[in-house]
Amino acid sequence: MTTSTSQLLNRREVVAQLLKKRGDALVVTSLGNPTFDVAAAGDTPHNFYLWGAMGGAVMVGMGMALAQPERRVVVFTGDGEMMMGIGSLATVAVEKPANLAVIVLNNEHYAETGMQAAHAGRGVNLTGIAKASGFEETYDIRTEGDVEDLGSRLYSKKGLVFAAVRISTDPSPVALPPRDGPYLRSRFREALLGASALK
Ligand SMILES: Cc1ncc(C[n+]2csc(CCOP(=O)(O)OP(=O)(O)O)c2C)c(N)n1
Ligand SMILES: [Mg+2]
Repeated sequence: MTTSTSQLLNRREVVAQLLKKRGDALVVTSLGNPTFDVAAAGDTPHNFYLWGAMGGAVMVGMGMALAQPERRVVVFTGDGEMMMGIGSLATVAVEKPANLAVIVLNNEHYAETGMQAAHAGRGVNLTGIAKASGFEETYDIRTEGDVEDLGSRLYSKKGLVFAAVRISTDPSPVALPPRDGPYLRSRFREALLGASALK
């Protein structure tokens, strides 16, 4: 894994590492960069990309986790998107789906819209909010070793997990998965539930 000049982790490498052992896990992505990161690691029908709905990724992931309790569900979101849906952490912490993991790719900016400074770089501690909401297993990730450990932990046992991974603002090449919402929904449902789910 390479690091940027600032020694912060590279988002593409982090996401690829966290998906290495995913098996049949279901993955939800927030709009923009987290969607591109997951697509770059390999497009599959088990990925559910949100192209909009800013603030909704964790809630979509929770619904999925409750509907599919035998599968690990991993939400990849950005710090800005997480902040917009911050109340969802409280709802998840109350419900405690033991198969849900929330991974925040924290570059402390709204990169997608022009790199405006975001709350996470201005004193707001997302992991602290998750902890105070009732998440019992939280991680602040800053090193390659921590990413590797998390990549194993996610799939080796159940448990509600929150992790904020500090990443650099280095740009990544564009990686665009399909953008058609109804197509993505049908593809996901068919892969999970079979063709009869589309009727
Ligand atoms: C409701 C709403 N407000 C604002 C936007 C514009 N917008 C799209 S992506 C984005 C930034 C997301 O930042 P973050 O989640 O931190 O991801 P990053 O690009 O930094 O990885 C914003 C503000 C939007 N799409 N929807
Ligand atoms: Mg961000």
